[in-house]
Amino acid sequence: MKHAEIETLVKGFVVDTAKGEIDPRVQQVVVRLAADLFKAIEDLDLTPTEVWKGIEYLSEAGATHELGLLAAGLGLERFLDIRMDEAEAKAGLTGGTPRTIEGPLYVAGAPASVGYARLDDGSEDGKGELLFMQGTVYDGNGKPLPGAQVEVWHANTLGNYSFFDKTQSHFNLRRTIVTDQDGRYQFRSIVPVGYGCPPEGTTQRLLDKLGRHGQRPAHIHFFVSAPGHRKLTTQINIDGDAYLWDDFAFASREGLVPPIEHIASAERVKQHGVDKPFASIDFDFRLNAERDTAPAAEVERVRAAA
Ligand code: MBD
Ligand code: FE
Repeated sequence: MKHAEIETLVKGFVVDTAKGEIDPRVQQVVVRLAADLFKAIEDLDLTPTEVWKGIEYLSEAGATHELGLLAAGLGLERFLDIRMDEAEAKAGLTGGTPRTIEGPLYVAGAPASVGYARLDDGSEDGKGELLFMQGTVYDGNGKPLPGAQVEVWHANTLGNYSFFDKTQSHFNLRRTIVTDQDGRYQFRSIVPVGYGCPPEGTTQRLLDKLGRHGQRPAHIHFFVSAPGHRKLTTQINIDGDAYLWDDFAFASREGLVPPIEHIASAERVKQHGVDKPFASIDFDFRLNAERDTAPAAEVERVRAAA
């Protein structure tokens, strides 16, 4: 069938003005996506068996809660970031800390504190390297932002996230830190290890057929927000990871790989009130002021809450 015929067919199926209230946006999107799908079936000469395989695949991915992971692995989430970067550049918004994807593993409701938090519950003491990370949240003019929210979450030494990994304690490695009067935050934690897609899961099964791995380099997630400013969704990477520039979710970015210092001197260990060597990362966040000519930086998305 010709593409023009497919378009006519799809409009006949989808568009029915006779009854009910129409959401024109939904209608527009469904007409477009159905037509694109039908054209792909035609062009690639997909068999009915192949089409049902696809539907069954998506059903299973949904039933096992892997559609968010699939969106990351297909580069869909990264693509949305690229488009948001373009929109912000067009609106004249530059100079902020680079954004990168949220991923599917945020959980709302983590404990909050001012200035400092310890993220880990101590259960991996002796396994993971101790980590201190600290910095300042600045506005677009380089002025520190007291009272900014730094939400942070990361994996444990096995690459797993609390809540999704039920063996971990409630909110392990998840906190909200409100910056102090100088706009500073600091946390103590353990150096995370990279994430790997569940080997038997729907996402990894597809990646296998594409000859791809499902690994992420070690990283730490952040939401940084302050009144009047655009919410920043980002991550930093742990430098030196073998997958640093080979992330299955395409989230590594220039400017988000701060140096990691490994500190072993007895004096500095004592200074920090700890009893063993530790890693230290300094990283400042720069938020852009809210601007109504740019699309909302706050993304509405169903998120877990505990
Ligand atoms: C993660 O930890 C992550 O950040 C993303 C984007 C996908 C899977 C696991
Ligand atoms: Fe992650």
